[in-house]
Amino acid sequence: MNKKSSQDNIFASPLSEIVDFVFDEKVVDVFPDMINRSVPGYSTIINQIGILAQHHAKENTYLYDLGCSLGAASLSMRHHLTKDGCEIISVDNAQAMIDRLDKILQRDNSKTPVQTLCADIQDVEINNASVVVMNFTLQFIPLAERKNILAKIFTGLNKGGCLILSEKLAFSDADENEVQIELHHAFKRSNGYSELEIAQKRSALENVLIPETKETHVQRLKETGFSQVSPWFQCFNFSSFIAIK
Ligand code: GEK
Repeated sequence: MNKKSSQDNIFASPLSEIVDFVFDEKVVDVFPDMINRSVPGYSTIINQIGILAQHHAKENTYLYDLGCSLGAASLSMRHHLTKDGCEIISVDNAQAMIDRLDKILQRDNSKTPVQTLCADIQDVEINNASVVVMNFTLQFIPLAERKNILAKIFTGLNKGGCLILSEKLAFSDADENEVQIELHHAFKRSNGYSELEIAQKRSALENVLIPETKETHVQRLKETGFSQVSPWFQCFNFSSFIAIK
């Protein structure tokens, strides 16, 4: 049985200084609670990633989960896969995440092998891929590097393979942006976060998580060469796209 994740209280008390958010041991301890209470539709997206992967995976190919954290998307794919000869490669540059994921995987005995890698996405080779997942990871990559990473993923995908890209969104219309942010905060409040927690977390993420608009994502994916780009999920300012090579 997986250890029940602890409740996220990281920003519950007033902090004298808000430093940039990092994925350290403290975050790892509360991560499942944090992401479920912070990202509208997270569990739906995770489940559908399994279904999308099952549909798009081809025999004897790799499936990549880039910025895997505790491997929720990797495990969803692993539990849905029916094709032979597939292997999942789960990558994160936070050692604390990978160490915990290794423990989680020891307790999961599904047949598809999972290889974990503590590395920066920019240094990882993508080869013979039928599915690549970036579930809320590209948003943490510096803006100037996003295009190159997508190009590398495109090159490593086999024809017909897919990229599943989930992101927090910004909106070009300032009023719409405000409304969507307010709805997201209402979602967090309804999940028990206080105004202080919401405000302090927002400050900690300000320089670290840079959202872009849906139009920017779609255009860049098309420019990268993906022949079909479809937003398949949206709840408030959180969205997921599937892009087919
Ligand atoms: C999930 N996908 O549960 N290279 C590798 N990993 C990175 C990099 C990088 N350059 N930058 C950030 N990360 C997961 C959730 S969380 C999203 C993804 C969130 C990693 C970082 O260490 C963290 O584990 C993850 O990307 C982002 O489906 O917390 O909002």
